[in-house]
Amino acid sequence: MNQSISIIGVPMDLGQNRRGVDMGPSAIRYAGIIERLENLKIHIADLDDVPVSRPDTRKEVKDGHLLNLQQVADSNWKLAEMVDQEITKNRFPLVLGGDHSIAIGSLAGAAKHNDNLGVIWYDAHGDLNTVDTSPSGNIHGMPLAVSLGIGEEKLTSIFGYTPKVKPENIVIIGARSLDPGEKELIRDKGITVYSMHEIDRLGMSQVMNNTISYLREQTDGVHLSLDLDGLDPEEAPGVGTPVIGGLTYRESHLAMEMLAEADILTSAEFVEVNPILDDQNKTATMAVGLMGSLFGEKLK
Ligand code: 6HN
Ligand code: MN
Ligand code: MN
Ligand code: MN
Repeated sequence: MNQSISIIGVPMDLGQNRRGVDMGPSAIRYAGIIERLENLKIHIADLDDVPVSRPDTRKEVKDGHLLNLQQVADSNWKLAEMVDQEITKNRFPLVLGGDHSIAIGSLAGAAKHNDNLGVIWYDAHGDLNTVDTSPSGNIHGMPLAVSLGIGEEKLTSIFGYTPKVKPENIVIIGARSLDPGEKELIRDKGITVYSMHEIDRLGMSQVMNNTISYLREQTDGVHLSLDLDGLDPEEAPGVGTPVIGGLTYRESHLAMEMLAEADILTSAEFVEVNPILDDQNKTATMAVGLMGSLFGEKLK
């Protein structure tokens, strides 16, 4: 793993309609991410947060069916530039959200550097909706479809190229809430999904072994997009769209350790931490624990 990490906060809450997720980067910093990684002798640069423009009022601004489209697009363009710059300087971008719409910018910046960027989408959801299939109009339910080049042009064209990723380079882990249009897209494109069903059957260890060996063969870099709602809401309550029956902290911890050992990641993001909905910053603290393991913390 690259021993120089650049932390980029994105205080974004415009991709969904619950307030508070914009404080996610602060909550994760408060939970000690910098110290935690510095203890691993990793060089950390904590960059300024990406500016997130505000709608004129806190009333919902819908562009057709899409909530806050222009603001989400603008911030993601800026994020893409920052991620691109850090990778160019040979630093590992670690992006802190913010709602999951920011994966549009992270992937736009990262995929510029790889013909075959792999994506691990660790999430209760597929985030594969389009303007036509979305039940909510919330862009945080769309970033993976957007990165495949599917959906609203203002989003797919971010950073001047599309698509960012290929369907065969994606692995979704932890899914348990997929909308009908998302299921159809998964079938049509042949996207690999380890839903809770497969995780229960195979165990996380087998799921990660499969994922790692597949992506190692198939791709030339891997972005981890970890949505804290992939974890069970009993353990990680500070998320805006909780779904029961999720991954445990222990399973997630193992997944991070296996990724650290495999050394396949080239960028990562941790999203959807909402301190207002949280219990004593538990979810941000969990995110920090997972990042510690991801970057090589060991028990022995
Ligand atoms: N997330 N599938 C639902 C929607 O509105 O499209 C929920 C999306 C949740 C998105 O958690 O990142
Ligand atoms: Mn806010
Ligand atoms: Mn998500
Ligand atoms: Mn989710």
